Amino acid sequence: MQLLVVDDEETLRSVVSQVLSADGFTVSEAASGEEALEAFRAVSHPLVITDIRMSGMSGIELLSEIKSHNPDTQVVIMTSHASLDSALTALRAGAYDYLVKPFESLDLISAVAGRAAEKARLVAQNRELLEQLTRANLELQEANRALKEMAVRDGLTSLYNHRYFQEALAQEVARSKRFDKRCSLIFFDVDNFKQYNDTHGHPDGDRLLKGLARIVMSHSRACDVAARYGGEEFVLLLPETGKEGAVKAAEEMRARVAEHPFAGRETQPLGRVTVSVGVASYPEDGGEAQALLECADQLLYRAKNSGRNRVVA
Ligand code: GH3
Ligand code: MG
Ligand code: MG
Ligand code: MG
Repeated sequence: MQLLVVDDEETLRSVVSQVLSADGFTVSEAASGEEALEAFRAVSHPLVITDIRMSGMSGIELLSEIKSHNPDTQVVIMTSHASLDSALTALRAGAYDYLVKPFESLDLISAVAGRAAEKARLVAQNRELLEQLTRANLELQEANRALKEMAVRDGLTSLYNHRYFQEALAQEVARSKRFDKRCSLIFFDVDNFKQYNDTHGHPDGDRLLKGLARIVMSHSRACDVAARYGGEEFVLLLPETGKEGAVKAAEEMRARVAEHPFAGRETQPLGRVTVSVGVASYPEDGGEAQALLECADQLLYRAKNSGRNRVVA
């Protein structure tokens, strides 16, 4: 263990150094508080043994500097009989123990330094455990957050899933009722998607759904809830939005999809990838979540029957 011996008397310093070197410590020496602080800043010694009374920086000052730099460092104070009260001050300031000069026996130096070293080792071990615990805790929190997020997201598109959407819709309808607001649902379904799958294969079909989800995402506001309702059915919940605003948004989205250069679009019946859309609004189309969904579904069905690639409200 690295140990720093600080005393302005050279003889004393070398006595302590020799004893503790023999005990197996790697000892450095400093002849003043200032010198000690410099050495300590370069190498954070876990153990420091310092004289109290020195010209310039006192041992007490050095102690508080060291403790503010690294509170784990164990500091042993050396004092004379005449200034035992300053040893008490040092203990209050966080010193581990003190040695009285002149030394009664060299074994005492060894004993005190040995105990201080043991304490330094334990403190370091605790610190390491605490850091491990903190890291593990952070990882756990992150894993929890990811799990929660996974539970509400659709695996393919990363949009919200069906279950989350149902909850969000119920909440939004309740909120609209309570605060006398409006809200709307845009429900849409890919036209002739079965044919696309049959022609290009399921993996290409998945890619198309992902591309569609990106369009929906980029087209929705932060407060909107964009979800994959089912296989190739998507839904967008627009809080505080009446029929007119929702139809406008739906129409823009329909047009964006129809214009988008999806791979393989040319083999689709309309020569491009299109969606049919139903728009239902609270309160005129239904006073409850379920009624709104059924209404949007019926309107979507009408959009399909009247030629697809259109919005019906
Ligand atoms: P319509 O215009 O009437 O909606 O015709 P459609 O072919 O889109 O409708 P239909 O309900 O007959 O077919 C939907 C297809 O969507 C059938 C199914 O294979 C496909 N599908 C559902 N989920 C997925 C998916 O996750 N990935 C892929 N690639 N296809 C899916
Ligand atoms: Mg002195
Ligand atoms: Mg469908
Ligand atoms: Mg379809």
